[in-house]
Amino acid sequence: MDRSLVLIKPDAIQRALAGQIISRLERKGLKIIAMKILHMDKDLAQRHYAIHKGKPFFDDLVSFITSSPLIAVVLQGENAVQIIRQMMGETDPAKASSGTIRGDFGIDIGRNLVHGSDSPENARTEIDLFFSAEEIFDYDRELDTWIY
Ligand code: IDP
Ligand code: MG
Repeated sequence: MDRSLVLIKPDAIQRALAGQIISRLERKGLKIIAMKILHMDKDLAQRHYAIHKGKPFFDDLVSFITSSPLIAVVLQGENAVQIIRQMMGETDPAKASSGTIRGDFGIDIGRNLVHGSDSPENARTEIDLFFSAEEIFDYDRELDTWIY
């Protein structure tokens, strides 16, 4: 089973879209195994987005992601990483297909509502940045026999 780190970014919280976004992921059949609201500080933001350091949008990205609280969620399911990337849509909401989170709710690349891990390996690193082992719950759900 894959795990993925999803961030409901500050723009989604400010626009009161958090519930709708989490609901889409939950309805798909993905299992919520950890969740918290937090205000990212600069240090965490720079570590989470370390791969983008030096790019022209990096400073704006760090300042945006630390501008207001966000919700971090860990979702689990078969192919969760790939499924969530598909459900998020392309990075630029203007190019993202309708039916995706970014395609349905966003306009600007710097305000694209969600983060989702791009590989199972990166998911593990990202989950460790946001959650301790005690904050992650791997429980059974009866309904999973109707999803798989
Ligand atoms: P992703 O979120 O779809 O994985 P990445 O390329 O990993 O996209 O970029 C991380 C985040 O940085 C994006 O979600 C977006 O918020 C921001 N970003 C990426 N490219 C640009 C850009 O060209 N201009 C402004 N912000 C960008
Ligand atoms: Mg990325």
